[in-house]
Amino acid sequence: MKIGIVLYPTFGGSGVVATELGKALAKKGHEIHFITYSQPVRLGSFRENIYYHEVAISDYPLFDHQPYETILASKMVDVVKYENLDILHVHYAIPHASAAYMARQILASQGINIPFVTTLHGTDITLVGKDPSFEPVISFCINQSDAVTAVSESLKNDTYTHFHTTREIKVVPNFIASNDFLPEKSLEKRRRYASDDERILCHISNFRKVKRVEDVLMIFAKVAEKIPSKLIFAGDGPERYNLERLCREMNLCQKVIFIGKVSDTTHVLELSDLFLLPSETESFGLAALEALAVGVPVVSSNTGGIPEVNLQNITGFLSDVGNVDEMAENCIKLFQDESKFQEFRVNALNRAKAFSLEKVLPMYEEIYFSLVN
Ligand code: GMT
Repeated sequence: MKIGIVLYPTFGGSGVVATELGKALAKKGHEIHFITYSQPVRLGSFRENIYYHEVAISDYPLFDHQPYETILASKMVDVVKYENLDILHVHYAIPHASAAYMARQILASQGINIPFVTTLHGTDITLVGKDPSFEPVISFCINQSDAVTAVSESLKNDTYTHFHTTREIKVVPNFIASNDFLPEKSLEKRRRYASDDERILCHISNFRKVKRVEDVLMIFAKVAEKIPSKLIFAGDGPERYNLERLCREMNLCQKVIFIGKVSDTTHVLELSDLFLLPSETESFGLAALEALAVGVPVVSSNTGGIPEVNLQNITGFLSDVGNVDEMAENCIKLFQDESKFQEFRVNALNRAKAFSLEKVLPMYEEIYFSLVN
């Protein structure tokens, strides 16, 4: 099948999922055409069956804001028509679903019928999408999509709550290449960040407000009072400046490492003992799944789709948003009980298998085939 995938090419979870999905589908023999404004971060080097179409945004002086949605829709029309695509799969509703709708209408007027699948990822529904200025367009696009998927039950329910839609939304969870064994911790690499008697806690995100990165620091400060430890922050975003300032004020600079954006988070996670995800809201929490997949337990908030991934007292601990005291106590409890810690590591590895590529990929293929046939 020839599939067009429209995505955000950045470090956000939706872009990561869309890119990994395209790579996996290409490996299975499908022809994948990525359509976006810059090379997706996780795309990597040349791969068979993968094509990348850049949406070039020209800087015309009349516009204060370039009309990305229109340029994207035109690009979609072009790629569908000249690459003979069978289906479009758009990740993140805004503005990808409305651009896909426009492209589908234009193509229909030329006698070309192309279905499109919309995958809702989270903030398109729970934050940005709830903004009344987007609501009519998102409701319309959800209703007009040939199929709609959401990455968790929680997101599916949020969509029904916030938008005027009664249409079927299928839950297709995020996925991961799961591992059969716990990875060997490379002491040599680890020693660059911490000494052997120290634990490494880690947080990876885009440092937006919703991630509550200050809570990460508060949790760590409390843990570090009791347990020799280091904290690695990977990623970057709007809250980083404040966070670094807070770190200095709290005199924690010697213990906190900011490594910035990394394209393959596995390397950081493999060095880590615990992953912290105290988000305000999270439709799924792909970063938590990535941690579990390498046997790293997760201490998180119990919001949105996180409880569908991180299991209380099995793969980690969950607390109410903002309850940094309890989250810190849970980290300490786990570090002080080595056998429980090792049990959680194995549980984490096994939990990630529920979200393996082998299980999730056919769910998307089934949707594509049902629409194309
Ligand atoms: O995490 C982010 O803020 C980025 C955002 C995105 O759309 O790229 O992530 C959302 O989609 C991910 C992939 O489906 C989910 O794992 C994240 O939980 C979700 N983020 C939020 O809901 C805040």
